[in-house]
Amino acid sequence: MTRLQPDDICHITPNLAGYSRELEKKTGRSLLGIACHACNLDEGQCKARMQDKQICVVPVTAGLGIISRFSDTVAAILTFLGCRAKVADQTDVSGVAQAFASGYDALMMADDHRFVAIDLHTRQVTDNADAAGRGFAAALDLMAGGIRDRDVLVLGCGPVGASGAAMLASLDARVALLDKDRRAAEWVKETVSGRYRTADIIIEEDLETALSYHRFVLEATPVPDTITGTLVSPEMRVAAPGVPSGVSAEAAAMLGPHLVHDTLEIGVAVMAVSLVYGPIRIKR
Ligand code: 2YC
Repeated sequence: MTRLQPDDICHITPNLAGYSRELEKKTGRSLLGIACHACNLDEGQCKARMQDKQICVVPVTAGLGIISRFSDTVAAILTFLGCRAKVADQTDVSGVAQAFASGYDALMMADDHRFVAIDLHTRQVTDNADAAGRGFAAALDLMAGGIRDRDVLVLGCGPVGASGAAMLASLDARVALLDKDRRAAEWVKETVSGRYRTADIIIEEDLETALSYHRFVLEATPVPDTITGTLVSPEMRVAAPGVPSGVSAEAAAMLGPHLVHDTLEIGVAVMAVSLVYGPIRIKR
């Protein structure tokens, strides 16, 4: 799992309203709206329920330790969405104990392996990788004006790409997978085909070839410059949850409003919505 750097997130808190407006221009929905779309939920109801949710963000010193501003940024995103969020006064076990003892509804915390939201009433655990995959797939669905029966290429078959592929299959997209490790693609194909009545999932072998005939792309690799300017076409729509972004600066400039990428916001928003409503419900 790629570890965020302070520079990846320091711009987020002061720009949340602007980013949400940018998402509305690109997808027709706000940050909260995309998260509700990912969870198949009504935005108005969600907004009302968010205000009752008290969420404690607990910094974790294990492993490589604290990422400066990580917990503050997560709390800022939650507050922007309408939750009552606070960073625990203490880290680790003491912070978890404070979340329980102070009557919080949920806690969110991350070590070097997982970033999770835990509902302290239901014990439901939502993982950021799963949430980000669904949230960016939802953004791609919105950018496409409905991804049903459209060909979509998922680059990267790790936890985020797998979750995105599952979401896209649940939206009846025609999913193609590509990973440098074909076994990862085969595993995702088997898992997704087993869960959804979906068109045959294709495993692509060559990136340039695959990009030459896919308009809609979910870029979920942790590899910078996977998509370069020479591989971009004007009709392309790209949702890129991968950190660092797999879309080169040149390709991002060419894609302009047809690219959705961030390092925390959409994933955290889907985690928050799933806390409000329980497990993310698949459309079918
Ligand atoms: O500040 C803290 O509490 C740190 N323990 C946080 C470590 C987060 C490590 N994970 C990442 O940097 C990201 C996640 C946000 C999603 C994938 N990698």
